Amino acid sequence: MMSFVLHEPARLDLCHDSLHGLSVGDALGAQFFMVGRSLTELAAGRPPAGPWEWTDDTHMACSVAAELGGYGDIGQDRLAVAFAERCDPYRGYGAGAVVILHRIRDGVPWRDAAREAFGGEGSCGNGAAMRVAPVGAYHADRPRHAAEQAIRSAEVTHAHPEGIAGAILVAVAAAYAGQARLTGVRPPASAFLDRLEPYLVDGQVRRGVERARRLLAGRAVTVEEAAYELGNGSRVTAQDTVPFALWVAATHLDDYPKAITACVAAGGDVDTTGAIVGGVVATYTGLGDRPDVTGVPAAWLAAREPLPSWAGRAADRNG
Ligand code: AR6
Ligand code: MG
Repeated sequence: MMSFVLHEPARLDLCHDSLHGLSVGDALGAQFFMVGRSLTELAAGRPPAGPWEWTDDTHMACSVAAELGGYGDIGQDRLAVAFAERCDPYRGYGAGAVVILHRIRDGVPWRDAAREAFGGEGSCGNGAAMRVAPVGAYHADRPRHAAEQAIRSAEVTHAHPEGIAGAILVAVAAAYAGQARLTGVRPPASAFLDRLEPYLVDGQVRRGVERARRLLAGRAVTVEEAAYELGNGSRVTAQDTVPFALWVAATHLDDYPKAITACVAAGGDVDTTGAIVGGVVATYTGLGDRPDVTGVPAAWLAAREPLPSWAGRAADRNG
């Protein structure tokens, strides 16, 4: 366990790497919704030519990062307004998310807009999980606080317990990835998922993560087999997305390009599995390479559409 406190520049550095990893995973993943994109070429180290436009995953994550860089903790009223004012359906926002955010922009309190979505069930979409990894990276020294802040960042749009459960686990996974980076010790895949245990709440996301842990305990499985067992996000829900994304992050923690390639190979909601996995894995790998660790390639960062300037300090530190 960690017993040190991170200073602000170190928090921002981890948050920065997470956000860039998230956005490259999102933007590259989104390329594979176009015809003529070749997985074989990507697996051979030849991704499609840029520019790769990022989608709502990155757009919302930039609002989260601006909140962290500006205030440290999540102000829910502020974040709701930021999400609502910036919402641009053209970026591929979820159908429910567009309704919630337009209602907030029209003056409905975020708590009501979120609670009334999907016939009063609230959203269990994967959107709270897709934007949250930088929260965990920023709070890498205190996973419990990361979990609380993940809940706050989720609640403004996702009132369904499964949507929130997915966000908690992704943030805590990013926090542990940051701890592993700082201590220089890469946890084995099973140990990485075991550390999420205290943060599991009853429900389908929990059962999915437990299946992922059992997969790691058995014979080695391919990414396609893992997606078959855990889902690949094609339902666009947290339940169908987060267990698989955590399995990919745990099994590919030291190799960012391989991790994103695994998301593409699995198909489904590739920009969002890419965003979740990219946000966690880049917290561990960073940008560029270190001995034994392959981070976000410089060419991939250059191919990704630039991040908006309002994303602030967490986006534009050292590039
Ligand atoms: N019951 C049934 N289906 C649901 C429910 C529910 N309670 N909640 C969500 N869904 P949404 P997000 C399904 O719209 O979470 C973009 O493509 C439903 O099909 O709240 O922000 C991003 O790239 C709904 O449309 O938005 C991400 O992939 C979908 O889940 C994703 O959308 C998404 O929930 C993020 O979506
Ligand atoms: Mg998207």
